[in-house]
Amino acid sequence: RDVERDLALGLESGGIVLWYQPIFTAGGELHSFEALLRWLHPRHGWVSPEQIVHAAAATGLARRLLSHVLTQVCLAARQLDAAGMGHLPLAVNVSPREMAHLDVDDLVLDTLQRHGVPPRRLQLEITEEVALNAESTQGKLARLAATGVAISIDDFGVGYSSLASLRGDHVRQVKIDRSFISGLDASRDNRLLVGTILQMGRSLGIDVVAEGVERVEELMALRALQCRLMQGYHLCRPAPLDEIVHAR
Ligand code: G
Ligand code: G
Ligand code: MN
Ligand code: NA
Repeated sequence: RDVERDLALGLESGGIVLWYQPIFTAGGELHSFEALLRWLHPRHGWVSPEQIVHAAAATGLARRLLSHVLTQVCLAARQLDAAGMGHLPLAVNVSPREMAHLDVDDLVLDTLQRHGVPPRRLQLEITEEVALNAESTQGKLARLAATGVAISIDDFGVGYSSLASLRGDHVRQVKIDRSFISGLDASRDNRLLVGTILQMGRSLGIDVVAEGVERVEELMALRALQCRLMQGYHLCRPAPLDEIVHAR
């Protein structure tokens, strides 16, 4: 396929980039950024991150793609430093396959060191499935967590074993899956579930982010539940870092 064939070129030519979506505090302050892959293919238009990750795996470029993502994020961290936002962490999504097959720990720690970015500036977003995975994955996560990289459970609540993924002390943050946030104001069940996850976070000392906030009514419902951290189109859409930094 064209996408697979053009992947290496996209990585080299700068066509495959990262956009950033902020996470905000309830008071509207910037808290952190999530990095999201974007590729505008000259003939096929936008290629989704899932397609990019899949194409990389199919063509033996998985490690190069992750390396590219981590490098771009380190450069973004330095750009934030220069803009007076040097305290804000950046989050990278790591797929189950990347986590299982790649030396994610070495790659992360080497890239951070090469760019002089302290590990506490970086968060890894993994899914519950990954958090529960094989011993080799556990070892990688433990090593990263020990150096200060924050582990965040993405899409929390829809995996097959939400609570077990929080056992142990690796996990610093959970992001409540957007299916719980959508229509929060109109669903008592979702309000009860989100409230329970927030309470659980407070008990365990884990940050809880509500993702996929698309409407002001959802934002108000989250505030009423004392939710502290939020992300979503209603607050800010993903965009190139320049645009976000200049808008502030
Ligand atoms: O940005 P968007 O909503 O299109 O992302 C779709 C999916 O792709 C999400 O599940 C997101 O976590 C994932 N994704 C985005 N960027 C990356 C990346 O750099 N690496 C991996 N592995 N997944 C990513
Ligand atoms: O799986 P993950 O949570 O990493 O997915 C992140 C994806 O969600 C990104 O591709 C981003 O573009 C998308 N996203 C961010 N905010 C919203 C939102 O408010 N609504 C929807 N539907 N998607 C969102
Ligand atoms: Mn994510
Ligand atoms: Na998510």
